[in-house]
Amino acid sequence: MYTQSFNVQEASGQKKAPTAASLENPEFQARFDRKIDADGKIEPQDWMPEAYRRALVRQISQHAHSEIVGMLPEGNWISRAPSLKRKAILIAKVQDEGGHGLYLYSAAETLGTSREQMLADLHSGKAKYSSIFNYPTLNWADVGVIGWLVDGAAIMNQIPLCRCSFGPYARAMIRVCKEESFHQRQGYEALLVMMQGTDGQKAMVQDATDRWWWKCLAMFGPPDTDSPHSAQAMRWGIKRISNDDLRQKFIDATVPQARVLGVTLPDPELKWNEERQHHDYGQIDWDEFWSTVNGNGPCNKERLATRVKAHHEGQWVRDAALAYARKHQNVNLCGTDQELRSNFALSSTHSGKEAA
Ligand code: BYC
Repeated sequence: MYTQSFNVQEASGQKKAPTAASLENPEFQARFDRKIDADGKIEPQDWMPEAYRRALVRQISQHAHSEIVGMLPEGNWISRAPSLKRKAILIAKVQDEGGHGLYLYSAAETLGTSREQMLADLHSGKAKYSSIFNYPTLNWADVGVIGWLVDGAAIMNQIPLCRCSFGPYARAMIRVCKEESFHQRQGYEALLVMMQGTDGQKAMVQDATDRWWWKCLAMFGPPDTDSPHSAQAMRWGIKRISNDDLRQKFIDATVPQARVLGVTLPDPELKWNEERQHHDYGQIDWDEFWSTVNGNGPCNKERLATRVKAHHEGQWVRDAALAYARKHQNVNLCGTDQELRSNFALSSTHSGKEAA
């Protein structure tokens, strides 16, 4: 299941850190540049510049954290889904997000960083995760709107990542995007049903759309002019399309969907521009975005506390799995706890539940 990121791991289960001598090497650098220029894939065993490795660890670990923190706002609604069918769909979706976190942590591990370190950075508040998960899910329509808009924005951002220059990340994203596509459709379908319901249900869908629209536009990151990582990430083939271009593609794709649904997108300046062949749109509140990214959004503290609690409560599962692995280590290649953890793909993505 997770083999796409383990294709080149050494017997120890962890890639060796580069030696000082290999860190800077004009010949290796030239080979790396040629591969990038030819649109080839960089694999974990290949030489790569340290800055490329660090950029990937930053982005992939942030992405993994977003997936597992993203389980929380929707996980909170599993016990309150309006029917058995919606409950089963939501459980599957939340479980998928946990799976995405696992593929992505595994991809980041091939770069020589440990899962324990990544989780410690998340839990201490050092590591970032997507701003979007720091807003509350107030009613059932929010669950549908998250599928439609949040997963819709995620797909728009993630499809180009299937062509990322780093092999394990690109391959992980193929499966992630297929699942995100199901997530987007189930959300849109749930909203279509509500829009055929009572006036109260229609008002719920409009209210949720009003609250999530601008936050989803901010998900794509700061404007290109204020995005410190974009230029280098595009040069390295990590990022293929800029933050602003992806945001524009998302808006253009979503406007007709809103029309079919029968909701109004909450932006009086949103209109088709014949000359640009794109929609013009209003100002995103970037102060609010940065305040949320820097830990002061409405749910930042709650999300992190829930995640840390779930991690502690899952300790017995990790202990039991390690004990099992130790018991069977004769049939495995490796011995230390770290190696056992890697080989048994032990993680701690148990979502926990927020208090309803
Ligand atoms: N939230 O130079 P920039 C999902 C940070 S999961 C928070 O443009 P970059 C889902 C950025 O990290 C969705 N922080 O950066 C899951 C950087 O800070 P640092 C997650 C943000 O990396 C469950 C600084 O701002 N998707 O959809 O070139 C259920 C400067 O930005 C955000 C991914 O992670 C943000 N929105 O571009 C449902 C996709 N935006 O690190 C759905 C992979 C920016 O310097 N990631 N920042 O401290 C990416 O594509 C890119 O990392 C980004 C940002 C487009 C997000």
